[in-house]
Amino acid sequence: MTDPRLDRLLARAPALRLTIEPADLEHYGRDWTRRWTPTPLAIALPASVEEVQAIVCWANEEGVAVVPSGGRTGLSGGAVAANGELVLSLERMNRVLAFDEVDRTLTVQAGIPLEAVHNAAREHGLAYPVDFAARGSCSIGGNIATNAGGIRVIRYGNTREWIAGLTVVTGAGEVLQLNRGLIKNSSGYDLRQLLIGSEGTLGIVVEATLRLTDPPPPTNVMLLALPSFETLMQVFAAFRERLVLEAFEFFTDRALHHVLAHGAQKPFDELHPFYVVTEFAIGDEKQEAAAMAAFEHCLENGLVSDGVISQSDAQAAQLWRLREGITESLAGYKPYKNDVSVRISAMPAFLAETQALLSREYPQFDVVWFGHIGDGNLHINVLKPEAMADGEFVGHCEQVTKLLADALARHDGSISAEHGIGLVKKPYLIGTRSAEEVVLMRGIKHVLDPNGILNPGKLFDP
Ligand code: 2HG
Ligand code: ZN
Repeated sequence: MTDPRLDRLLARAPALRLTIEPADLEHYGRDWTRRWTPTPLAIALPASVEEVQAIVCWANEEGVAVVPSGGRTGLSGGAVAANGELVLSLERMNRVLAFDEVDRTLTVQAGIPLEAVHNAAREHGLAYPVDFAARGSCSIGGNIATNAGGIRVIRYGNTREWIAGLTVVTGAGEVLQLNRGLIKNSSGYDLRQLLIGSEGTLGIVVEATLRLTDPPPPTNVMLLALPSFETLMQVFAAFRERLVLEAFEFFTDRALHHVLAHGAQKPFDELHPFYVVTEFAIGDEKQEAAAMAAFEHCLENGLVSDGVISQSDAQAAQLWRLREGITESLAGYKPYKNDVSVRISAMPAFLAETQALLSREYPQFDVVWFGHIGDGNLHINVLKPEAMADGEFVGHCEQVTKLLADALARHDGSISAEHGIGLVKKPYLIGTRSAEEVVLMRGIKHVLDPNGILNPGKLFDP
């Protein structure tokens, strides 16, 4: 190695896989944000908890910053290494370690992809219910670091709900076993929950014990066409009242336009301004009748203008593709992303205000709305006009995000519902969290990571 610091790392952990190949630096140094030029010092791919611990101890001694890295599907820059950091990829620590039939838990290494967790749970006749489109590429460690949400939060909650235990290496290099799979544990501060959503700033998640549940019931998927934004929350209320919802997602005509251009199949002959994909249990005739009743109620009251219900698994997948394919269909436009939330009760007022704000501030931009409306979570993707320079585009969007952050503060909302703060949302953290809270967060960071080597500059500045 050309850098003596890396030689000293290898002296500590001789079997550690370490690379400084330019293609690896580029690949592992960025996430899906694509806004920063990756410039990591090197990429470490440890194969054991001991190697992770050795890296952290070395980093403390050398004063080198470490960026923990999972599948790097993040959208907030949380896994970006643009400052000479060492990227610590958990990619090789991707095994299932144990299944416990009595506890109904699966213990895994942090680098395992979410989809592999789903498959492992299914093999044991159970389910890990957190799910979203990046399932094939994201890792459970990254899900935990951002408290990932996704399309089934409405029914099963966020990642946080499903973590029964964690093994972490703190910024000081201690290995902690947190909660050890217990259901009940009233013995002081829950450091496991503190680590969940901490974006790699307090400790590196190396192993996790996941709670599993019964497999989902048979479901149907319905696609609804809506005449206006105003009816959206009323449609939600009508369906939630009558059915056990597994998902309730919305998107606009602009989102549909892009997924269709990307190869999805047109659902209706006519175009409509708004759409909802909803999935619900249909165990018996009563539930099927309830689904029809919800749809008819909405149709009779002018809340929806059309609808289609899946007749097969293939058709259900086709309908889901209209929603799940959105992010990929927009990627080529270098979108500027907002991922905001308010309480569901505040949603109608917030939606009206945001709609007015965005049409005023982005008059000639293609603005694509979609998201987990049943959780009060809205994704707004602003597409970069081809002729506009990257910097000018981001600068403009950042100004608008300030206004959006003010609106969120007025409605007691959050600037990041499920993607994390990372680098992208850092300027807007105040507003969602009070100044006092951020001071306390810094203090907590100092306790767990006294030399500030873990993901510095993410979430807040040192
Ligand atoms: C989704 O809900 C993801 O599809 C990605 O959270 C959202 O691309 C986005 O803005
Ligand atoms: Zn989402």
